Amino acid sequence: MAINTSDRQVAVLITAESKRQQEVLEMIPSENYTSQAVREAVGSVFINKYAEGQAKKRYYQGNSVVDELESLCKKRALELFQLDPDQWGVNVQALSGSPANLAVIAALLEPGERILSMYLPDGGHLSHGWQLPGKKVTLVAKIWDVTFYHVDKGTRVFDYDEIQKQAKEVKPKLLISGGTAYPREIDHKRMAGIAHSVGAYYLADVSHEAGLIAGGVNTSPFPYADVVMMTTHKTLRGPRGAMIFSKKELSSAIDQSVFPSIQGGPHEHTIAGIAVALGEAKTPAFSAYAKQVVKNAQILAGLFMKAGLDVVSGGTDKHLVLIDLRSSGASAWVVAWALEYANIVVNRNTVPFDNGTSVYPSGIRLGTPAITTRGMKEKEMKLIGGWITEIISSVKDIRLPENKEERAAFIIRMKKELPADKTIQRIAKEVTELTAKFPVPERY
Ligand code: DSN
Repeated sequence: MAINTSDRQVAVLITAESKRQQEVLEMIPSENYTSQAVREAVGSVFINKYAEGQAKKRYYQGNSVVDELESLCKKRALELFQLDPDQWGVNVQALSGSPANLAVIAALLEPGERILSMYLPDGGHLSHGWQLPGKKVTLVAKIWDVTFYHVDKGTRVFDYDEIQKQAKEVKPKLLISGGTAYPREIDHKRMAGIAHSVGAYYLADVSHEAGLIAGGVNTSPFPYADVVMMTTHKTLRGPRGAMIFSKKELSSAIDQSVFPSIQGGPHEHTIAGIAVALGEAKTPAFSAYAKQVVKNAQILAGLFMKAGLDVVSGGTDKHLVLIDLRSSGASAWVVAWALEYANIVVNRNTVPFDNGTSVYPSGIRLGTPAITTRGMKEKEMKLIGGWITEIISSVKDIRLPENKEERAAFIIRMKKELPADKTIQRIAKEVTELTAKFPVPERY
């Protein structure tokens, strides 16, 4: 029975979310729109099957078709990144990026061994072992001994000589790069050199850049890294999932770390969706898409800088732009909500040397993967950049109170006042006029 008949409550919510995704400008850099084919695969009968183990080595009966599917997905993954199957293995079963990183770390390191990874406010990721002084926030930090490297104070990009020095002192067993809010390309050759000079493995987490690497617009880490982890739902435009590529000698340990060490049965319906997305990513149209994603982000970064905003690192090489709002006087919380009421969805984010918190940080992070999937280009970026700078300027004098009680009252007031603001209302209308001209694509 169709959901419209069997469960009206959920059906109504699906329709509402679909309308929201159509009407707004989705500019969270880790989000994208999957194709109809990907969604059909994820909603397919593969959802019904248990398939613990690897192809042809399953613990359950009835897996002959699943074996074909998973083998096809792995073949497509290796082909997309032009990897020799005699030298590289790939695991497509990890449920998403954080469990995938946990599986890699658990496969390569004994408990208590050292990790050197990117500091979260400098663009890193929680799953690389985030901890605060006196608080081991993540399981990785509880099990392993984690130290962070930082961006340079002046340039807010990595100084690889400093990372080399730190690696010599820390002597990690694993060096990790990659994250969520670093707008510049990582020098994978240099990072691998640093790792190998101290006897460490190099894990490149390219979750954000996967589609840009597949499309040939960002540098591939494969010639240098020992392990490459990527999620499949960001620039790669697949369903929510992950792939772990590893040098052949590490692959069996990583497979066993994913299952049975960390997970149970893999989500074969997701693997079906990943396989479809990998097929789509191999096309010339996808390479053109990846190029446009970066071009669009660079146009936006240029417009923001021209408007006097502090774009971290002075631009971007990728799909994302990070704005440090402190010099503008605006509060990231207020800006993020004002933009949402104007139908522009970004996220507030910590920035290098932030003196705020993760809930009330000093920056906003925005990206172009989803709006580029809708076909938006230079002309639309000019409009969008103009709207964003106008909103920032119009709310820059609204101060977020320091005091906790005052802040609670302020939030209630803002959620009434911002939607009623005339500038925000006008831009919200202009945004929906634009998005109506760029429907969310059903097929690419
Ligand atoms: N939450 C993702 C992001 O937004 O970058 C990373 O896990």
